[in-house]
Amino acid sequence: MVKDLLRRQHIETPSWAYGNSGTRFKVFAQRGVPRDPYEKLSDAAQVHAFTGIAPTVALHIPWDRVDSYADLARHAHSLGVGIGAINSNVFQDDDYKLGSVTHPDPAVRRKALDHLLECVDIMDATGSATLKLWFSDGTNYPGQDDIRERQDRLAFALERVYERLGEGQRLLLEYKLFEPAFYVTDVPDWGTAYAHCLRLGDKAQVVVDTGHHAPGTNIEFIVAFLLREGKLGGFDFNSRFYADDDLMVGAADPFQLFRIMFEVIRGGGYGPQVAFMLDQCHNIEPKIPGQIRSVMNVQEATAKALLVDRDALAAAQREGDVLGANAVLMDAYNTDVRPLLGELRAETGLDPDPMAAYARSGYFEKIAAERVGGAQAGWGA
Ligand code: LRH
Ligand code: MN
Ligand code: MN
Repeated sequence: MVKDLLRRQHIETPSWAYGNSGTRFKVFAQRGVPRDPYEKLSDAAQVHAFTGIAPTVALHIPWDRVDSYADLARHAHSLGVGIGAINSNVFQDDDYKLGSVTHPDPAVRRKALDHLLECVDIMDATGSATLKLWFSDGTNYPGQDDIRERQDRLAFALERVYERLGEGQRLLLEYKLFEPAFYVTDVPDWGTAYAHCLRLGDKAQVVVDTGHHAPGTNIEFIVAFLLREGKLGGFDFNSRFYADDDLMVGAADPFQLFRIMFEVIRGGGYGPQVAFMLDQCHNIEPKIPGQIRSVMNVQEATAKALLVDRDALAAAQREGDVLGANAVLMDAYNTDVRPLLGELRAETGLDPDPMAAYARSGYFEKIAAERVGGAQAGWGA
């Protein structure tokens, strides 16, 4: 039963995780890094080949701009993967200094909206069902712009994008507490994202990036609440120690990841309706193994969450048995699920140890020899 559910898991890797990345202080170039979106897909296909549960890849536009998106999608399929969410980018253009869809100048707002609509065209061409929107919009100084009017401008743009969505397509709105704006951020929290999505309709949902909260925020509560309202669209998984660190998911706080996965399962969100996506950068560690490790971390947290004895938990909760209920949860968390996952992989023809199997495969040596001058992911430039 637990194995059947694990077999159905699907974790999406981001194209930008395979490119060079860094902080605003330095981008460290690595060997064998992809030179174009086609090569990023080849690397993502390796992650899927060794884990068996990463069959789609998110694109970021314009970082992944190509002449023909239909051709890129065909290339993906030929490698055994598909195109996942299309991520818009209205944060890396001089015009967006004061915002994109909330900019005071209508010409800039129009440009930003046109980009978002172009992303829906790309969904049509690639067969992607998900548009992921994150806005860097906000202000740095009190009085700089009208907070309320910016919300009106945001709502206007979201409505236009929503109207453009086709059958089977949806938009996910991502929030983030701060950065790059330091005073007001126009979509700073789940409540703001939720309110906009509620007005838009069923095809609009909130995406929770686990790195986008204030320290101490109870993310599993947000997950439980959004699921209850039918408004949890997915995750951008990563780890944070300080701010939006984009480290490997499950590295900083595997217990938090377990608690989140438990609420997903408890709330009926373990299925295709909630997208499990990674949003990470591997600045100092190798990228493909970094993604494999991340996928495995999510899988381990999921396995532990699936092992929670829900009947025993409910009984302890009904009886007000505080310690008993806590123990049920901790028993599952403290289970070593690695043997179970090794077995599961072996049953599906995979190597039980994806990290070692990838290291032995010779793929890294091949790309390191073939690819010279890998492209920057576009992030942290
Ligand atoms: C913003 C964000 C968003 C972007 C990505 C590169 O911090 O999380 O999802 O698209 O980083
Ligand atoms: Mn994100
Ligand atoms: Mn982020």
